Amino acid sequence: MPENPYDLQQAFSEPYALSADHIAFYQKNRFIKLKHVFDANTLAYLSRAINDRVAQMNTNSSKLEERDTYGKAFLQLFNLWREDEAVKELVFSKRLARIAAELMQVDGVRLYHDQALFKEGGGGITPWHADQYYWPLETDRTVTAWIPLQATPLEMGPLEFSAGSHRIVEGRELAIGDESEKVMQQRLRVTDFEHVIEPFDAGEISFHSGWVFHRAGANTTQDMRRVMTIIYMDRDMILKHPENDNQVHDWNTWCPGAQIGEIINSPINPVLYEASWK
Ligand SMILES: O=C(O)CCC(=O)C(=O)O
Repeated sequence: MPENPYDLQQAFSEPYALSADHIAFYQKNRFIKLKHVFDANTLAYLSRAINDRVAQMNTNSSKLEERDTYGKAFLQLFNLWREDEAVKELVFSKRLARIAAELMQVDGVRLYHDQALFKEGGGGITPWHADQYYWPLETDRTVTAWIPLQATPLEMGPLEFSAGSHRIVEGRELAIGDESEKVMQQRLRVTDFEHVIEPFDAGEISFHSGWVFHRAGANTTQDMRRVMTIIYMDRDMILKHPENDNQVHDWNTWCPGAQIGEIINSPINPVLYEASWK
C-alpha cells in the first residue's frame, strides 16, 4: 500500500489530461496508448494485489507444451473485482472510466467485465482477433483498458494493433486461434492499416475498441508478463440477439438476467463514470 492512502485515492480518481488530439487519434484508429496513467507507487500496489489474487484464483497447472494456442497465450482469470477490494478500487477508478467515456465520446460507461491476462515466461502468441466477436452487444461503443503491471518490452509480448482495422468486416467471425492468426495476418498485410508494435513503459496503458484487430507476440523472457484489463461499454448499451455460442456464454456470464433489446443493467454491470459526475 502506498504510504499515504490518500495518494492512492487520488491516483484512481484524478482526471487524466486527455487532449482533443488523443480523442481524434482514438476515433480514427480505435486504439491509443497513453503514458503516465499510473505512477510507480500505484503500479507497485496494484501489481502486488493482482499477482496475489491471480495466484489464488489460478487453477491451470498444465505444462505449456500440453496446451493449444489459446492456452499457451495466457493465464486468464475473470472478474477479480468481485474477489478483491484492491482490484475493485482499480476497476471502479474514475480516472480510467472517464478516459474510456471520453475516448468513445459517450455520456457514461459501465463495466462489462475485467480479466487478468498473465502471459507466462515462454508463453506463446496471442493470435490476431477482434474482441467483439465474443460479445452480444448492440454497438461498438466498447473499449478495453490493457494495463501492464510492469514495463513490457517487445520480448514479453506487448499488445499490438492494426490501426484503423475496425473498418474490416472480414475476419470478425473468427474466434481466437490458429485460423484467426493465419487469416488475419494475410488479410491485414494487404491493407494500409499500420501494424503498431511497441513496448509499454511502466504506467502506460492502451485502450482499444471491440472491432479493432489486435494480437500479441510470444513472451520469450523467463518472467511473467502481468496484465490486468477492464472492459467498458457505453452506459446505455443494449443486449443484442446472440449470434454465436460464445455470445450466449457471455450473456449468461457477464450480464446475467439482461433482456434482449434492453439496456444491460445487471448488478455486475455497474456504471463506473458519468460525465454529469464531473
Ligand atoms: O494480453 C494479450 O495477450 C491479449 C489481450 C487482448 O486480446 C485483449 O485485451 O483484448
